[in-house]
Amino acid sequence: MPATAQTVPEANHNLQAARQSYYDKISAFHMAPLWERLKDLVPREPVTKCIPALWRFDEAKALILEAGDLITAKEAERRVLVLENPGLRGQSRVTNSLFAGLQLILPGEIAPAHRHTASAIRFVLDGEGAYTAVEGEKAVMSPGDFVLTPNWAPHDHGNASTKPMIWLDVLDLPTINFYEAAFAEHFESETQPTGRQDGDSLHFYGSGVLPDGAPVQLKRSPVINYTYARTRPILARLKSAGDIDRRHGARVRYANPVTGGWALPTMGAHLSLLPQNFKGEGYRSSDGTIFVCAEGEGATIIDGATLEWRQNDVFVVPPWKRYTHIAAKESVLFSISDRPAQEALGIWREES
Ligand code: GTQ
Repeated sequence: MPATAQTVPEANHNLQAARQSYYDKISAFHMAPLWERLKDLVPREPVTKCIPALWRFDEAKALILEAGDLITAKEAERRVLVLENPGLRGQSRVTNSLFAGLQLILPGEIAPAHRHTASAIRFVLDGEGAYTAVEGEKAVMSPGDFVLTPNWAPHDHGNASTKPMIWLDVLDLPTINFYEAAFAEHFESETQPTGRQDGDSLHFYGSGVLPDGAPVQLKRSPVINYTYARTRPILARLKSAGDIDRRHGARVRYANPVTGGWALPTMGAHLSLLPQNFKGEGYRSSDGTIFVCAEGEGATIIDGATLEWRQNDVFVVPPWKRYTHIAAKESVLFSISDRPAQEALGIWREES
């Protein structure tokens, strides 16, 4: 019968109904039609619920200091305000793959020793002289320090100074939990024995010599604290040498000094200097990125929306969103993302 204006919608309707009853039938066998899901499962370009967001440090500091009156570090185990991406509320994620939080440790407090499968980094924002002990090395911290807690490394935090300390924590918890491969354990003693001196790991592994016989195939950097005091002047030298990327400014990558690889297998970090009046070129990459303004002030334009940042503000650029940094004053940005994990899988992409 030739198709007419009446028969086509009816035939179509019958077919839709037949398909739906078929879907219902196979559903009872725990099966589903791929063809109804293909566009969502295999998008042409990255799709993300993560949205650009910024946390102002002055607001965040007041809020976390309030938590200091409500709960001790010991009771909380870790006194942290989770930074939740507004597009991912309730999931303890700042991007789809990473957790971020602001941790407060008050004078005299100890956050007891534990270890877990997830790797962590600290980027110090405020205070002076609190410490993180990692694998027997007590790293006394200052603002701008980038401190590693590689996976399964025992770590405890303490504050023997007279001022509160606040740092940004970034952990690969959502990634590890995606694999449902997470373990954790606590120690009898609140603090771990520290047989090493502060800075030993940097001197041992980051100086062009190595302790004789040290392994050279590590998946993670053996350095615990990449201090700002040591890294910041390198940015000034890069700038003086004219080594300024048109998108990222004068930028260093936190490397495993033994292999040249990333500091951690799941998270990679950079520190960049944006010279005064920097107007970056547009850039996007498949790794959603967390930024911290370590110095100065400026703005990042993400897909047309502007996030203005000042010292210690934290902000997020979602995966594959084009962004541009601008800085009226000379500024320093710390950044961290899941790029090493994507590179290991061979899926990381960038575009200028
Ligand atoms: O300092 O060990 O922000 O275990 C979240 C989980 C910090 C830590 C966090 C943790 C830690």
